Amino acid sequence: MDGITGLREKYLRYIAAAGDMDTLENLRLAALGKKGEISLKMRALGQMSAAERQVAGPALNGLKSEIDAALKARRAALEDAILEQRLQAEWLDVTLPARPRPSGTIHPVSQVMDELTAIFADMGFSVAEGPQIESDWHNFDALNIAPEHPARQEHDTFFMHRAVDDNRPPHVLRTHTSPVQIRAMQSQGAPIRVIAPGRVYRMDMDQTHTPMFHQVEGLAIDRDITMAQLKWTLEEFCRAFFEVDEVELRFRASHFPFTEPSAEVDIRCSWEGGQLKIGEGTDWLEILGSGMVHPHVLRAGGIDPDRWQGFAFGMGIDRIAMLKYGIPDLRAFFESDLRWLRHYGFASLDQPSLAAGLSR
Ligand code: 2NM
Repeated sequence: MDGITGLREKYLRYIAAAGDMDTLENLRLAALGKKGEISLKMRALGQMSAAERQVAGPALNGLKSEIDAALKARRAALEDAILEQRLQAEWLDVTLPARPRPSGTIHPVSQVMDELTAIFADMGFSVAEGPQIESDWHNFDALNIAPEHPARQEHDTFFMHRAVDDNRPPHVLRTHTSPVQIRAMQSQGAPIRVIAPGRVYRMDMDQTHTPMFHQVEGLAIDRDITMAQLKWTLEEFCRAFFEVDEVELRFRASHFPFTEPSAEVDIRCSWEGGQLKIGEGTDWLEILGSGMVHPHVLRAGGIDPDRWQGFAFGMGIDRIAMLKYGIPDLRAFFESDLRWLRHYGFASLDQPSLAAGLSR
């Protein structure tokens, strides 16, 4: 049929030469759009005789399919070329260092808490937690601290405010983490081995005291626990924590309401040129309090003192952090001074583990 061959050649040539999507789209409209050349020819089929139509119809349909296929193939080829061009032009160096962004540091108190948790966990102690606002029963009575005991007086303890008609039992900001041990005894029973690290509060503020500080207490109850095991446990802890081969501890008889007998524990050290060395020398440094848990305390924890016994100890985390990392001023711990935190803080990936630096 007239013109079909010409149209085919023309469009196939143009399509093959089309260099971009716009050109290709214009070609599609010119050929197959509403007023496109091929579309108009197909519309003209209606005016033909049946005989003419029988020849022209299939020829035009064939042309339409052929042009359509050529357009699609060219479009795919152009898309490939565009992608190839982007792949050549756009690239990313994944080995470049990441953009710097502000990163915080681990506070020495948190670092030391993680360290001592790892050490005691290695000895079979798990971590117990409890509320920082405690009933005065958990904080005092259960620990064999009598109502007239000086530690209970207003000038040491922060009491929670109560309205005159409030009949709830008095509550305090815990003055030690011992109430956590009471709760642990009540919920887990004996035998038990736990440490309780955390914040404690006392109304005290000077060079060496802050109204909030950190404490860790330990508790081990079994059928036949003795002070010998207390001494070994504390020695092992000190060797691992201070990262020295040998330590020497000295037990001095003392008194706490919650333990009997009680001992304050000193560690052998030297101070030379303002530099503290643990484990050698002629000086002694008091680092913790300890003793055998008082029968009244065991009973308050729901444990029968005729069948079970054990040791407990407590120490200041802020203080041992200062000793280990040579931090001179306690009050700076809680001032949130970014320069101080950057200086004394630890990288977040500097995770304490018994394999990394805490070895014996
Ligand atoms: C200390 C000294 C001695 C202690 C006692 C208990 C409890 F709850 F188990 F009875 N926990 N910690 C304790 C004993 C704490 O701190 C200087």
